[in-house]
Amino acid sequence: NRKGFIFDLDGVIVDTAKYHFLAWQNLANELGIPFTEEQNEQLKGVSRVKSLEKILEWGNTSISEDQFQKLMNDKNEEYLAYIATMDESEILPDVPRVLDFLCSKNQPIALGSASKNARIILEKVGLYSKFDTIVDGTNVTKAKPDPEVFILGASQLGVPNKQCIVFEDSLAGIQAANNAGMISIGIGDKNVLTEANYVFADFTQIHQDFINQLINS
Ligand code: G16
Ligand code: MG
Repeated sequence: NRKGFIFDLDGVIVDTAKYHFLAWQNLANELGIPFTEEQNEQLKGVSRVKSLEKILEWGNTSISEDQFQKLMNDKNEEYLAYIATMDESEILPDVPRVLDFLCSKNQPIALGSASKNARIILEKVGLYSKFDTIVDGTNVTKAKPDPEVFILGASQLGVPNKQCIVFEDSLAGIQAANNAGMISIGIGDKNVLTEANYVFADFTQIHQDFINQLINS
């Protein structure tokens, strides 16, 4: 049996949300816009452009297109400086165990992330070679909950959508997986990820017999 296993990046493989938070917070501060952890939650899985649009909206602030581009660049430069410090210690618990188990079962593995920095992050934490294909913010135009990112991942793996399983930490990502006709597995809070087919707090809760069931279903 050959399924397609598709992993989101931020919140599933690594916690880069904390770095996005620091960088967006600095930017918001400079604009005089209050920015909280709760607001940062709403930026999870959301593209860079959409994130800045939301922050400006929260602050009732409008700026020129040039300034918008500059702020996005500044934010990304700061974010990249944080990323540069990452190593394998930042991989979330039991992610390598699950990836290696899937690999031992000859299951194809894809990354499906909104981030334009996905490749560099995977390299920094030493997981790049575990993925058969990587689809990220440089490959897609439509944001989750649009299923584009996962559909492209499935087609690059050569696996039909219905045979794919998606691991996601954001509701928009779960909806994207569902919209693609895939099995959705939420990583996080089941009261938030209400539309997922299954929810686990983290990968330590995902055991081999469950993965075998997915492979053989
Ligand atoms: C990630 C984060 C989002 C971030 C987006 C774009 O998505 O969850 O907060 O805004 O990527 O990131 P970048 O600015 O690096 O292009 P995902 O899909 O991996 O959860
Ligand atoms: Mg995510």
